[in-house]
Amino acid sequence: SELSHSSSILIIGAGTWGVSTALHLARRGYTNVTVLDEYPQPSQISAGNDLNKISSFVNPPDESDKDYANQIFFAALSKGFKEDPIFQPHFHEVGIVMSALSPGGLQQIQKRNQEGFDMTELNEPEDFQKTMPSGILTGPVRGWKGFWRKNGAGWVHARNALLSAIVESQRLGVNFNCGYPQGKAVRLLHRNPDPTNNNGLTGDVIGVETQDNKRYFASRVILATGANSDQFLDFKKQLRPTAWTLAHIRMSPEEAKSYANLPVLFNADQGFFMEPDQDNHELKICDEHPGYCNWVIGADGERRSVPFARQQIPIESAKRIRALLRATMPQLADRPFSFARLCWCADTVDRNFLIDFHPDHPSLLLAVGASGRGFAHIPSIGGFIADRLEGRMEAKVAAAVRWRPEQALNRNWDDTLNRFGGQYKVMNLQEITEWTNIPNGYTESL
Ligand code: FAD
Ligand code: FSA
Repeated sequence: SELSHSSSILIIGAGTWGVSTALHLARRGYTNVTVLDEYPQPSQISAGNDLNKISSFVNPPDESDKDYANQIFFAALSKGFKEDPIFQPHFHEVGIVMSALSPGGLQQIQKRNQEGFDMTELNEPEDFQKTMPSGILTGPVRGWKGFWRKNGAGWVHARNALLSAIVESQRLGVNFNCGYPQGKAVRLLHRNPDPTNNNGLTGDVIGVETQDNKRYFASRVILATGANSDQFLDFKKQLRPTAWTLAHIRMSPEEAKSYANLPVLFNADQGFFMEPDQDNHELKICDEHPGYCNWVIGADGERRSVPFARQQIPIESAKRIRALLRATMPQLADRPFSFARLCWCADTVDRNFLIDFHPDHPSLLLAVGASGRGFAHIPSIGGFIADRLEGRMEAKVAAAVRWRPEQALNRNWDDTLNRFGGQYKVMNLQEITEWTNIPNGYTESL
């Protein structure tokens, strides 16, 4: 049916992209938007439900830019964090120290569009130490090279930005149906399914069934379930659910103050951290690596990475986090972790997003494949998803984010996708036997 502002639109997943989409649709005047999520808001498994995320600005690209589509996305998020009152308060323009140890890591950090920003090269340990007040980077910072970008970059209070978008969407009339079992989508509903073809998963998508056996019908369905998306349909290997690891250290209020306003520190081989949040005085640290998959062999003999939620991390990852602290802030290296978790996202083959209608289900719009860099886009990605819904996404952008199974035909599941650190390979959670044992850490029953 033709799309109008009163069309029923169902968004599955109230994570980073689902919420951004809900907000943009509501702002455009859509009056019948419903969002489902299996967890109460903000979802504890959303990759965006996090203390902080890195974001940096770029200027609008020229038509001839080789990476035009991505630069368009980045230019839009830059505008959003500068101008949109829903997001602007959550962005902290503290700058970023980008660094690496390995030749590959160094090459990777140089690739970003940095024109027009205040940049300083960093070569010696003292150069790095001077990017923060004395007493913070007391570690050796040995062998690091990189640069300090003082403006147009920083961090977002991710959970607060997500909540801000949820509250504003609700104010504009979006209906959120979240929590278990009523918000958990279990399968897509099809019009005139043909039981002799593709297990009956044929015909257009007309809605979704939830865990409590209710059926939601809608004229358009937008799938925004992040790393869990490939349980709903065959993505033809276009998505690889992959997990990264994070831990928190709780500081005293005074300590948190003395670590305030630090630039983000990112090392492509070792990991990264940002200043502690000033409400709960928690410092988040990530070790950098090509990711963990949870490989299981399907009935077809193919490998599949199946996400599961766990608020613990492998001991080897905890050790890497402590190694990063010893290199940078050894005074914190032996503190207990107050929290840790696996954080799942889904990588496409080329790490471009996947925002397109499904070729066999014309009312199903896919908004997936955030590829481990989708949070920064929270102010703006929903606008692009809404453009696609309305059939007016710019052609060059639509081409980059199209349904593209041909790209995944011979997919190398072990591709590190220009990531470094850890064991310099994609790791397998099936092989992990030792996990942290942080009190009260939630583990999904498997
Ligand atoms: P999510 O935000 O994960 O949302 C998916 C939602 O779907 C969840 O709310 C979930 O509850 C819901 N859901 C799942 N299954 C169902 C179901 N069956 N029914 C109903 N609901 C369901 N990006 C950056 O830009 N900058 C960074 O610094 C950065 N750091 C990161 C650090 C880590 C450790 C990780 C893991 C990722 C990081 N990212 C970063 C990537 C970014 O977080 C993700 O790309 C982005 O949040 C993905 O958004 P999404 O909406 O696709 O998925
Ligand atoms: O600058 C960035 O976009 C950092 S994204 C942070 C991160 O943890 C990656 O370092 C990691 O490789 C993965 O993509 C998840 O997100």
